[in-house]
Amino acid sequence: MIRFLLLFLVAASPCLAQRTPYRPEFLSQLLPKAAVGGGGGEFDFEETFEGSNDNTWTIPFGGVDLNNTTTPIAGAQSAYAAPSEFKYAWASIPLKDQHYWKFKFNSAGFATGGNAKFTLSRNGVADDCVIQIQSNGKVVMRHGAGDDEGDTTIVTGQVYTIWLDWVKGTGSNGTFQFYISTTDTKPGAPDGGGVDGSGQQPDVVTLQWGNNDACRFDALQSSTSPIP
Ligand SMILES: [Ca+2]
Ligand SMILES: [Ca+2]
Repeated sequence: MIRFLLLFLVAASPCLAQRTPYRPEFLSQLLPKAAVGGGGGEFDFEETFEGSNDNTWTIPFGGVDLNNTTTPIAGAQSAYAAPSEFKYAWASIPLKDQHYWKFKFNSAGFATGGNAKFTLSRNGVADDCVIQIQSNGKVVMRHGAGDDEGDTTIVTGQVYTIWLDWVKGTGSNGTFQFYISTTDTKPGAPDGGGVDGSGQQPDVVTLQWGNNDACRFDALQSSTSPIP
């Protein structure tokens, strides 16, 4: 159908025919974005860290490697920082009332005080949705004033898939649940969660490496619909 429409437009318009070099952009606007398998909707943020064309990440202190090829989690590259000091990287994300995220994580070893974090926040206002992987191996979520510790104990060397489901409330609140698996299949029940929150729509995603932990992040996906 799309091919027929293009052929008709090109044949009918000399101007369009002269703009053939621009057809890829025109086509890319017509074709649907990658669908979220089984969940409906589409990804509005995706980061595989493959190659050098990563999303625009701000790295205030340096030291975060978005092209790390040592034991990558998925594909050939993951995001990594050496286990020497606190580091983080952040990127802008779309404003919306529902944030469904999925990402992969592993740790080559935690040390005392090592806390890796995956955070959705309203920049300069509130760290609304925080997944913190603590040095005791427990995963803790923070949602505004609320928090909850998950049941799963993270062990070093294992790749985990973590899902984060956030829905804005009607005021300074919302719901936030997280799921953890060693496979790519979302568990039927969350590992932890709660209400509270700030009611702020996040506009920043942050990956953080705590002191003395060696961890990797990869395969970040975000949608307005639940991601299986
Ligand atoms: Ca990758
Ligand atoms: Ca990369």
